[in-house]
Amino acid sequence: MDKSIGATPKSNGSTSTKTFENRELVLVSNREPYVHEYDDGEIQVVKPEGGLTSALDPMMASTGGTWVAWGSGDADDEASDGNGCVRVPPESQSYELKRVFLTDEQVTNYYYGYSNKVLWPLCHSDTAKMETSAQFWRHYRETNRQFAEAIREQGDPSNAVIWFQDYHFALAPRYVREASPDAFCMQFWHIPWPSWDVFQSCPQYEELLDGLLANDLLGFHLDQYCQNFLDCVSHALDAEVDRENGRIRYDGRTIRVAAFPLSIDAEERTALARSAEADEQWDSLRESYPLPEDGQLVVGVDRLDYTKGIEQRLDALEHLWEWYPEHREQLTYVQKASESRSRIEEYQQVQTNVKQKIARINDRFGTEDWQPIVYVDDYLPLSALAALYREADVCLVSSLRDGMNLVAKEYVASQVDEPGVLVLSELVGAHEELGESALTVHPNDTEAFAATIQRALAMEPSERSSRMATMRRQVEANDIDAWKRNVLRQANEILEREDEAATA
Ligand code: GDG
Repeated sequence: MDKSIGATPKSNGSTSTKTFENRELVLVSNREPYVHEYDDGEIQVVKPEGGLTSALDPMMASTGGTWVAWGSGDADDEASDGNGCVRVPPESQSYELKRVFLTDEQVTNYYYGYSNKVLWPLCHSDTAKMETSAQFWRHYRETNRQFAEAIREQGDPSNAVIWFQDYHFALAPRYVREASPDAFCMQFWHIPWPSWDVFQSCPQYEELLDGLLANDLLGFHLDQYCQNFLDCVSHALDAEVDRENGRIRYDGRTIRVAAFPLSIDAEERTALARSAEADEQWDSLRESYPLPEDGQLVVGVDRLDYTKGIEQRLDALEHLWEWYPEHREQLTYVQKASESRSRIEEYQQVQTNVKQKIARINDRFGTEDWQPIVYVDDYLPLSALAALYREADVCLVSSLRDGMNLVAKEYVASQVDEPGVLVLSELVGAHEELGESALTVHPNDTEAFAATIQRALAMEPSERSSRMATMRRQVEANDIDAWKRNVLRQANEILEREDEAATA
């Protein structure tokens, strides 16, 4: 099997990409792209929800290589070989998935603990929700080390491009580099990076930055997050920081920091929205849920997370039905919600609050023939999601902080019929690309939020069309392929420079 990255772009059409092309791509993430689970004694393969795996699996399928991830399914061990490896996707078997098996204690402390009770709230600038503990940190360190060892088991890291994903692995690059100084490591951070005064509230700020600076290339969604990161490094470490060019000299090495706004497979989403499958899924959604025949449809699609601003959105909708009674029995809101991190108290609280608020609003305004809010907590296949987006007159994205938010882009790519309106919080990464043509809201300004939904619902078709056309062009031109090309081009340039330095 040819394990090289091969089809990566050559930088500026230059000739010397030898080093890059001979390296195997090893992608490392916490969540695995395929989970094997027992269902009535039979092993089933499940694709988990979430922006990261849905964005990167098609890329791995076309590139080949190895994906190292936590084997979280109860049948993962049985479905893998003695090294924890299995070829995926099941239909094409184009790359290797290597599972790292974790104990319950590790899951509690590394995943739910340090990753999701420390780093997640910290990076979303919600330090009041941080819960620090020596156990969390110890397990985070050990688990990062275990992943670094799993990478080494797959082959010599000096012959690979190791691509870490996200906040679960701030230390693993350092552990890989300690054992293999020539490894090429890069990392993409899928959530925001906070300002220094916020980041400083984490007691391990120095170790985290040191771990991340073992990468050669570090990517964030936005330039703002890059600037925040550079600022943190200049405050916390003895490093030279070149803010303008996104370069850091640290520990005798140069680290490049750059913005790569993540995107979606726009073409696939558009095709899905136009498909007969989406029509069938729409019919079956209407059979399963009290969706309106007429009137307007508004949608929100979120993991049940306190950063997504779901409660703020429900407050705005309640105001809307209160102030503009003409929307009663006319406007239905569908909340597509996925349960997430339910072992954490704050997440249980979000689930309870959202359900209670919906029940209260439905009780207050609902009639015999009309349910104002339809709550969908089933997992939907992509074609059903496409149908829901396509049919929605308005999509509400109201996060309090969000690294990017792929839902906003998915909605845009699925608008193949009468164009709808995207109402977008100014606090999400996607606002940088879509903010000019979406209607902007501040999720905490309930009255203005309600008025903006009203404006979206009343917008003339010509204005909807031109706003949506601009956003569609933006999402099509900057899709997941463009993202991958940009990241790999940067990596390639760095490798070429290293090559030149080595042979000079
Ligand atoms: C993190 C960052 C960043 C939801 N329900 C179903 C379903 N989904 C899919 C959506 C979307 C994904 O889940 C959610 O992605 P987001 O980007 O909105 O948010 P996070 O999960 O918080 O992702 C975020 C992202 O990483 C990538 O870097 O954008 O800022 O927080 O793709 O469509 N998919 C299916 N059925 C469902 O029922 N098939």
